[in-house]
Amino acid sequence: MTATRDSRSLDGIWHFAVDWNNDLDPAELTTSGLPHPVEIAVPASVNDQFADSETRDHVGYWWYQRRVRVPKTWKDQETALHFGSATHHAAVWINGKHVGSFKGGYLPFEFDVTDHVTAGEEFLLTVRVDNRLDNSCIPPGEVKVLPDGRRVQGYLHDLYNYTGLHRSVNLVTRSPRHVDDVTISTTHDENSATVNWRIELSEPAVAAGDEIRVSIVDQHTGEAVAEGRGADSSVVIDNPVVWTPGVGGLYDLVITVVSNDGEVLDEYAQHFGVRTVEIRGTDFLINGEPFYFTGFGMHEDHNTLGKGHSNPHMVQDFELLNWIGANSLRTSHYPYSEEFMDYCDRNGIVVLDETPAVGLNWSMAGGILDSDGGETFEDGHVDASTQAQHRREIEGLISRDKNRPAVVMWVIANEPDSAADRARGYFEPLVDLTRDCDPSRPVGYANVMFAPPHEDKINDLFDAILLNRYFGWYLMSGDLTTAEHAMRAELDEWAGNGKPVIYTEFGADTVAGLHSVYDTAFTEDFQVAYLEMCARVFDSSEAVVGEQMWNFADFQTKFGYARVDGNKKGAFTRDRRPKAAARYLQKRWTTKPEALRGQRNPRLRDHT
Ligand code: GCB
Repeated sequence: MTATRDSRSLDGIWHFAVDWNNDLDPAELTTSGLPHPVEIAVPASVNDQFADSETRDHVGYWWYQRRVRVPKTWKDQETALHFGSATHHAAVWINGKHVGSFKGGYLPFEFDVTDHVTAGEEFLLTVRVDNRLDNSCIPPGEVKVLPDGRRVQGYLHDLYNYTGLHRSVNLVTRSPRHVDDVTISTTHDENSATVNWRIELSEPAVAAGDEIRVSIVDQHTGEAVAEGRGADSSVVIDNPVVWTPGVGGLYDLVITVVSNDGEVLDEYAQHFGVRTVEIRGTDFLINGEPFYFTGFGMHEDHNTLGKGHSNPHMVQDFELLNWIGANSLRTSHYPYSEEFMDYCDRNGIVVLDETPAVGLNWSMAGGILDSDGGETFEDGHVDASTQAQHRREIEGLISRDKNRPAVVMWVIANEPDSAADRARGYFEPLVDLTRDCDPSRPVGYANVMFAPPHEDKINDLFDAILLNRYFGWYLMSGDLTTAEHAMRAELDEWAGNGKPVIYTEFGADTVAGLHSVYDTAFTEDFQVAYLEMCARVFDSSEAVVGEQMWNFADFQTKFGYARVDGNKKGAFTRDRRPKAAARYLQKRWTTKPEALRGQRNPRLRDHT
């Protein structure tokens, strides 16, 4: 909301109905109401809100509906409906008129609904969410029909397929002559920073020749530190506040759109930070300083909420990250809410920003996964239609997060089948696309343990080596001595290629409260011994510039015989109680800075 923009939250209780056969007629439902609706909370996943497994496991359409009153002051304005996300696809109607559809479960989208609504009046809003995944989706999946006719959703990733309206829905208003987009980049030396911007206006603003004024405001002092004009321009700031890990430090680029006769039509503020990211040899440099990543691969995952965004839960997670000494995280395995990313920008939390490309791997058959065999990169599995959606996910993620100083790398996939011959043909254009969309940040992918250096076909395309490793858990299970040798030997090979290595996953399932005097798998004692083993390996190589344990907290997964009510590799339980591992990591990350190069959270320094 600004002086010229307004927003009305549509979060709350909506009507809801399951489309059991996926054949309900939109023409009827979107004008006269849902058949036998029940109530549902937005935002949250559908799945855990209901007590019957038929609803929880439904594969197909879910219908959401509510009435919305447009404020009577919203006259002669453009009105749009904005969704933080709808997992995995959505179609939207207003009073029976289809106003738009969106494919992909973790990015925001909005539709201009000006022609369908009237200031002061009510309208009937209907959203049909589709939770099905096929090979034209990211992540890919396959809907299987069982002999008794039931549909089940197959997919090759671990996290449970939570679906629904996970993030806030808003009705927003603005002038038809407004800012559509802005891209900000900065360079700096000790005494000054140059801030470059490229602003796109809406068509009516371009047609009217509206003028653009820009002012740069220091968020901390609230003072304007530079002024400029034009759609594509730059200004210099003296003695800039540099965005720093553990600290933050933001400016607002405030854009004002002014008509020829001086009327202010639109005002929009986009925050940004002055900072640099660079990879030099095996160093990952932020503002020219070597940075060592501590932290976790995370999930948006809570009891009842599923993947629904909740501010109190988010704040608690960040407080725990701060407590434990985490200076970074990976948004495994999909883009997180904008509220989450804003928090990282404000508080100096360094982010590896990941697309939802998880489970592009048919070669990990059996075990926890669900592959029916065959090649990964073949028609019907990961093919041209998967790649087309993968492109859209990369473009959408960068378009959403391009101005965020917290984001220091794009991670375009998690554990794809990078040992397959055809992996290169699939990934090369996607890496090029990522670099075209954003030449300023490094690009990575999380490498699976079944694609070691001599088998992986794509790592030379990327800037850093991100390793997901489970020596001592999935391999050499329970034997930490053999595991340590194997992990070191593999690391030596990776380190030989001269790029920084970040361990983006390592972990062991652990039942909170289970102890043993022996290093027995699943006990808290084993998890600590496992982490100590990994730490010895990390500390043995200069090439290792980060450790992000898997996972921050226990989380829900699909059914599998290796999962008892979910994945238990958390340092915290699902309700955020620390396991012994959390105490261990806190000690490592907060009291042994000499072992960990780079910057840490100054708040932690005060505590210790
Ligand atoms: C992985 C995956 C992650 C799983 C994890 C596990 O390699 O990237 O999504 O949850 O292993 O615990 O199996």
